Amino acid sequence: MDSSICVIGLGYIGLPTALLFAASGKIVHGFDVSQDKIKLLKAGKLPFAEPGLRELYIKAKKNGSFIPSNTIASTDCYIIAVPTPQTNHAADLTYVLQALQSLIPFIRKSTLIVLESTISPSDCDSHIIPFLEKYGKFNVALAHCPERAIPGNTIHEMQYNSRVVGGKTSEVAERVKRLYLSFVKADIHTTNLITAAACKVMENTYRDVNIALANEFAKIADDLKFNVWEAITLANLHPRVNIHQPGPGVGGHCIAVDPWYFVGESKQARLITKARGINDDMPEYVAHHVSKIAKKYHLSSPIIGVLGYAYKKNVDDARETPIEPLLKILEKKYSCIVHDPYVDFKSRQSIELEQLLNKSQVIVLTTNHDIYKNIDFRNYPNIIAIYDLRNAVRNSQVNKTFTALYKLGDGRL
Ligand code: SAJ
Repeated sequence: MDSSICVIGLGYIGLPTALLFAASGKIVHGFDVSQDKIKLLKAGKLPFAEPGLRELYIKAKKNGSFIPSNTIASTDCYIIAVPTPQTNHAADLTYVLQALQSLIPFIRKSTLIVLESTISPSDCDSHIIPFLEKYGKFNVALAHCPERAIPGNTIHEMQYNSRVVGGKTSEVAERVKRLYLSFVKADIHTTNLITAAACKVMENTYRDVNIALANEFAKIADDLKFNVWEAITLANLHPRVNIHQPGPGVGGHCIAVDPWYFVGESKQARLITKARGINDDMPEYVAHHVSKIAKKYHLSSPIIGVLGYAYKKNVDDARETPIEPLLKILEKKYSCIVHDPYVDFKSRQSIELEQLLNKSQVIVLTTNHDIYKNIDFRNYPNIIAIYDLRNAVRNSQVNKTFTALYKLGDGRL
């Protein structure tokens, strides 16, 4: 059973999933609405880079087990991995419902539909099952198996992270578990639909609330005059404590987004709402402290050099990056210049690192890309102060006679 699969949506999650199944011996039809993407795949090219993806593709191609197409194939099993952007504190199901609509002619009594896209906890019961029933599809074997892999390490995490599968019935969940065990090498836990969705949203909410707590500790540290980085390191030595790191706010398409799904569905989500607000306010807090630095050193119109634009270190991803709102606030008062070696800037101009270091009076280190560890700030005496939001700059990189080094939450501003 389930020897052939059709994966709907060949993006960052759908394509690696399809290829992992294909490399494990299943016949996999890969469907995407984009004609360009299918053309690329048929020509042996990949639409995006991800470590290990090419090797998988070559293996699947050798087996003849991956068939990309712009038409949907008739199979026993469909896996949906289409985008669910957040709108008004809910997952926008437009693409999921479009995918389901196109599956209607293919759904038979035993057809399995697995939804991998992130959704609000109640979406299966409130929207997806009623949608299928509207078309007379009452006995669909529906499951939700939320993806939990991190970009940059997707292929590894898809195989080695444990997974949670929610089924409309326990038999459906067991069927999905058997299917995914063809490539997953970790535990697969079965549950119902709402618990699986809630679990994914809880994981990302846990990180968001924890980061908000770290950010609040940083502000308290500034207030009470202690160093938050040292205090967190020491507190985390306790065996039951794991405080995250403060920073300029939370970016990316998951952690800053998923907590809203609880807020949208339940009035009880008060702490979560507050935490979102604390993280979203960090650019304002940082900008206020940049002004404090300018005032302290009597800099009436300093050039602010911003190091890093991606939402986290060593990635090219700038979706929801908190550096954009930070720049918008800073630019109201100062001239700002930005450098990021990875990001493909579309609406902003970036500058060479050397140029930025030569021109700036104040440096704000926003994203702790590894390459910034090699900067020798001692070679740039024009830099009056550095404001390090990630605790990434080492004392040995700075000549304190010419350049003051401040850190977010170090209690010195
Ligand atoms: N951040 C902090 N302080 C920290 C940790 C992170 O300020 O201590 C900030 C980062 O700078 C970044 C943001 O939070 O702006 C999120 O970064 P991240 O690396 O924590 O997470 P994502 O969004 O890249 O990936 C997450 C992962 N989820 C969890 O770790 C629970 C990943 O496993 C999920 O697959 C992904 O979300 C998703 O798709 O949901």
